[in-house]
Amino acid sequence: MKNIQKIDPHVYLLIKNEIKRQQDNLELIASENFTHPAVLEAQGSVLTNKYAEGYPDARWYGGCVNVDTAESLAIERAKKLFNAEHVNVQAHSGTQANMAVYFATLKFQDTILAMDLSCGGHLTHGHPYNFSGMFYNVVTYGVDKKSEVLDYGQILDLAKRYKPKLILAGASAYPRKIDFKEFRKICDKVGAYLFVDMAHIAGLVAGKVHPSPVPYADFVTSTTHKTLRGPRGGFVICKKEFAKKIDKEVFPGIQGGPLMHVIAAKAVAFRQAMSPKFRAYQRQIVKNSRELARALTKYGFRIVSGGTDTHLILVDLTEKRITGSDASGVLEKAGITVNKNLIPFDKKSAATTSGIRLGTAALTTRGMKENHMRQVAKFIYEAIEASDNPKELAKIKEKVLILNRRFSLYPELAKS
Ligand code: DSN
Repeated sequence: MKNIQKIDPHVYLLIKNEIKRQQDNLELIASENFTHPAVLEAQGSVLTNKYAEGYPDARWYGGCVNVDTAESLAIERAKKLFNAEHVNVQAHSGTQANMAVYFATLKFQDTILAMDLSCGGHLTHGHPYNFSGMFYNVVTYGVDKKSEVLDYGQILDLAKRYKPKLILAGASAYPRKIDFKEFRKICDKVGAYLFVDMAHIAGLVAGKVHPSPVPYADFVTSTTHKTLRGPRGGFVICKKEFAKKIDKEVFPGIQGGPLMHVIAAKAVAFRQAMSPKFRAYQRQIVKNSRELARALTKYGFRIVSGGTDTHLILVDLTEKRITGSDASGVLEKAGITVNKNLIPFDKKSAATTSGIRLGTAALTTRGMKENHMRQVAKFIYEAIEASDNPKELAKIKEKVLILNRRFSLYPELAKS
């Protein structure tokens, strides 16, 4: 970073501080990861200088020879990785990927059926403050009160009653496998499009540890930076018949120039995700989250739905007599980064919450295994018990630091 250091010491310092923060803390935010250094290199490359409105071999600008190759590689690799008929890799984010699907399929005030935010859904799945909630008539499904897992009977009943034009599956805070085949059956019964937002589980799907939505859904969207471990960005998968519509909605519909440096980084990430090593990594993510859930249960934490099938764990703190918001603050003091999260049927507000959400993708990237997850659970337990004791929290932070020193953010670099 010698150039930033010279030209802008302020930004240089904050990046250095962020490297230290990421290195020293236990990163348990379920939507985050440490991307591969090769992805960082592509994303930090001169491809950022290039305008390339349009698509490969059909651009509005000259000089696109290299970025055409980058985008074609990203498309071909994503198609192969997910066994997809068509992929658009230009969406700047998951939100824009979702917007492209809505705009390609719906008219203003059409009805959509999606998962409620408090049960694990996402802002762009119809939240009233998001464009999706403002433009469309949103009906929501939740989880079963007792089992806290999806109730496909309830979803079918709602679908029959409200006749949505589109049914959305996929979530930001749902720890269990989603049965996409069942969603397809429901959609077929009411003539709705099936749209799956697989942003959280894309890496697990690529690694074959979660069933793929691609054979069943008309549209699948995702981000590239969560379990998939790529750059920050989005993409859309669809059946061939919708290819033109989706491409038109992404550009010129909702975006201008594509971020070619990010698209090249997506290509790098898709290539990585095809390797046997990546599959082993995804298996380890799930092993780690299962072990973390088990260990937390032993320390008296209630895990929503009783466990996890994915990278994600939702912890109900009601019996620990601490809110999600306070717990997240306490854990931060102990060097543990999580986010507060609503739990199903939460009595508290979204700003306070009764839960926290944890994910194991980032720690697994660093090389942590099940035995480390048991240590992490112990640190979480000790920190929550010591929530009013700054000295004790500082001691836990020291122990966290000792553990973290053994694991690089970039194990690939440490080995070379
Ligand atoms: N905001 C992301 C998450 O944390 O799950 C989803 O886009």
